[in-house]
Amino acid sequence: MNDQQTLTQLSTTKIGIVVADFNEIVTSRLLEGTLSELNHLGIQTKDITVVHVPGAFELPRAAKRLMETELFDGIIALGAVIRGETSHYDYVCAETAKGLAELSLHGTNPVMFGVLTTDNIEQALNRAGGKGGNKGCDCAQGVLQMINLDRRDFS
Ligand code: INI
Repeated sequence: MNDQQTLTQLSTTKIGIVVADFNEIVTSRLLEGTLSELNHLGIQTKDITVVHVPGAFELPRAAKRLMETELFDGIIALGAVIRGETSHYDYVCAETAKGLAELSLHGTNPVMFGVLTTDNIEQALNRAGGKGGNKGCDCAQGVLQMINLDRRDFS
């Protein structure tokens, strides 16, 4: 696949984004980073659909729902799970990761894991447009790489 083909295909590429509202101060920044990087890479806003869910735990179901429409070439899941006093954190992290991994492995399209799992809000903010970059931006680059892989002819 040459660069010209990649560019042509990008103009018909549709991306679904599922984003958790829990820890919205972080996830809104992840979303911002994702959208601006997708635009920067040539994906038009009209080809991007954003769906909000209450928390990270709900991301796998929303991602599955988008995948089942068969309208999207790739899906990005964004969330921020921040460790608290209880074991809730562990359950939310584990089930979110498991659900998204299963969907990515067995579903029809790539799913990016843009879910931050951190000990505190500062660490999360650092990775949502701070010193540690923006995980959403990484996911935007990653989903296009995975879509290109899906489209590659290995014969
Ligand atoms: N959801 C998150 O996205 N991040 C968290 O840090 C979090 N914590 O810590 O509880 C969280 N919980 C909510 C969860 O994702 C579900 O929305 C809720 O349990 C309802 O199913």
